[in-house]
Amino acid sequence: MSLLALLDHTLLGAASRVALDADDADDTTRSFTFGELESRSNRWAQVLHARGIRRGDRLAFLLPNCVEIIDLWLACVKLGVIVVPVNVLYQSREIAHIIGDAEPVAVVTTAERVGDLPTGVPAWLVGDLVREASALIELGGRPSVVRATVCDASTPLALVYTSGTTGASKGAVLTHGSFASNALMLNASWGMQASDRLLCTLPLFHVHGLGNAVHSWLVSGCHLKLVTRFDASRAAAWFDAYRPTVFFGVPTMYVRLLELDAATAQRIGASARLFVSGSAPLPAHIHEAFRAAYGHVILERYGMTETLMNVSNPYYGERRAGTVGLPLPLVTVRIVDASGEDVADGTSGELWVRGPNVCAGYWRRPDATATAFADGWFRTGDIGVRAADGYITLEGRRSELIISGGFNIYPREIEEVLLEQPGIREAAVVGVADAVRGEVPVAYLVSDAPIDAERLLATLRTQLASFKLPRSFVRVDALPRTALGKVQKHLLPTVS
Ligand code: MCA
Ligand code: AMP
Repeated sequence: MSLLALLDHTLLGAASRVALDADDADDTTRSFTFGELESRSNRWAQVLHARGIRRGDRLAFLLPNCVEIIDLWLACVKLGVIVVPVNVLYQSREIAHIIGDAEPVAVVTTAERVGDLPTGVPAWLVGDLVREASALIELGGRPSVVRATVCDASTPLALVYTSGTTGASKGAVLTHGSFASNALMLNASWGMQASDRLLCTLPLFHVHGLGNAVHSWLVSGCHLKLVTRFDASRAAAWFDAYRPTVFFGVPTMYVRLLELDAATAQRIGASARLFVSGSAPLPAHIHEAFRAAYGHVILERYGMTETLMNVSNPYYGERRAGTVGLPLPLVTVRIVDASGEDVADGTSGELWVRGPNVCAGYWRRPDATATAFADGWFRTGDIGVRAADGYITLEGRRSELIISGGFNIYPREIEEVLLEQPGIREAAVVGVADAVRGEVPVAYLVSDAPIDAERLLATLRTQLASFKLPRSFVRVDALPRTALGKVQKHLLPTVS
């Protein structure tokens, strides 16, 4: 399977079709045909090659959503280069971990973010790359640096960082085959067509935006509207002006859309055909409220950074609230007990998945890769149950992962930063329910002195992405522990 061959049906086959409206930070919108994207990415490939980037090298980007991420991505698909997306909300400490681990040749970014990069790694300013690409003379057809590269399904295409239970994130090695198979499955299952109009407010540094939105668009040849980031106060204007037929969102975005007035909701619903939710559980009452206000039954699906998408409610047929539906066509799902034996329908167990979408393992972490796979099955760590008719319901996670607004938070990482602060002797971070974000982190601290929450927060803000900042700090005399010393987080006092 070749991702580029799949994309060529659109990039070359539908060259004259208008492909993309991309908003810039200054709110101007630029439009591109698929042919223009093809030509831009050929030029980017030449520029990257001229700067010394070769197949198998890593190239990171730290950018808000913009057309240049598409240019960079397509150029790397063509060159066999491995892309390392970095969350724009990350602070230098979080960025340093990823850069240190992935060892990219360079980080493509903007002038404002150069100071956040670790010393030693070259920052390539996106504006410089754009100028170099524009200066190239278009020869027509693919340049030789592209024609010389042949990638197959197993060629690595992206290292997407995701945390394990240790707190330090690991790079999931996603291949050309992962992205190609994921797009084929989604487009077949969700009826994506060239006539669709897809609104993408998701960040492109995560696989929800990069894997699902970008590749559903490129493979179906539909039209994409890309905005720099989701903003609830602008959502109605975007929907009204663009009239998307399809929207992919995290539950927090649906909570925000429910804040719009009834007439706006009806108008948006009338021109859409599909709303998809994923990355975190969609509460049943949001599902119901959305149906009432927008006239659409949200289609909920389940995926992971390591696997892209695994399970989805059907486009035709029942989209059952509270469930994630049925395995996607190329994915096999097992639900197993602690010894790896399949459990009966109706019994909870861990979901194990297998399919061409699953990553090749973790970057330079043979131990973590070995733990994550069992006989070729990827152990998701998610606990779920299958009904007799095949619908799968997720019930929880094996790890302590907190998901806030669709962003993942590993308590351990926040605990480690807290323990570096003077006077804090012990720290335990847990997720508490939140109506808008799903969950938010709260920190329990054993400290020598009373906690100055404002000061502590100000310090944490320089080291952690905003979505990881604890909502509150609770001072306790001691953390509840087992006889072996493990913190029993479920015994911590509840906060409102
Ligand atoms: C949020 N913020 C951002 C962005 N998103 N800043 C820059 N770029 C962004 N893309 C910051 C805001 O500046 C603010 O920071 C804080 O986050 C909250 O923003 P607010 O406007 O209040 O947003 P909201 O209405 O609460 O909505 C939050 C959100 C955001 C926009 C929905 O949570 C989001 O974009 N989530 C998507 C995450 C995602 O793509 N996950 C997929 C992971 P401050 O507080 O400093 O002012 S992939 C995955 O999980 C698997 C594979 C799967 O199944 O998909
Ligand atoms: P990430 O590490 O960002 O890829 O997050 C993947 C995790 O998000 C999964 O392991 C699930 O725990 C969670 N997740 C994704 N989609 C859903 C969903 N529809 N419902 C519940 N949890 C979800």
